[in-house]
Amino acid sequence: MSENKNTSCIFCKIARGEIPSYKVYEDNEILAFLDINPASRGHTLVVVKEHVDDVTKCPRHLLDRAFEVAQMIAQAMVSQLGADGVNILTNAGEVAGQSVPHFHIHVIPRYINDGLKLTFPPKQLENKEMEDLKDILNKAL
Ligand code: DGP
Repeated sequence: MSENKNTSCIFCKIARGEIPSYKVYEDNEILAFLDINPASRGHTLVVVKEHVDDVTKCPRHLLDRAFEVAQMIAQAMVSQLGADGVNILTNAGEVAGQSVPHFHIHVIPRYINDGLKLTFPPKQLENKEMEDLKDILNKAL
């Protein structure tokens, strides 16, 4: 599962060690390294070594492993970096802000007064639309 043959993907290159990174964690399936453009002190990316485009395409076992590692890192951020909270998030698709098309989880330590704003301006939806949305998703699951 750790085999990685994608030649152009930047995170595949990092996973193969062809591009240097500040490694935070590594095993045969998962690599975690510091984000080159940190949103906060310690901002880390967790990637599956095998090339997977995004979270929606990730096999369940690797998804579980990636989030397991993300949780461990989040705990270490609180206990060792003095983080007051942590954001764990992943972007899927360009429209959602994914700039590197290789599945990765952002683990972003948060500090009181760090000034970082991850906000979701609310959309007003009618009750009928909320019902319909719930039904569509509910049926698919
Ligand atoms: P996203 O926008 O969700 O696809 O996040 C991509 C992140 O990857 C972004 O925060 C910057 C980071 N990044 C891009 N290229 C490199 C790199 O070469 N090395 C490291 N360490 N991080 C990178």
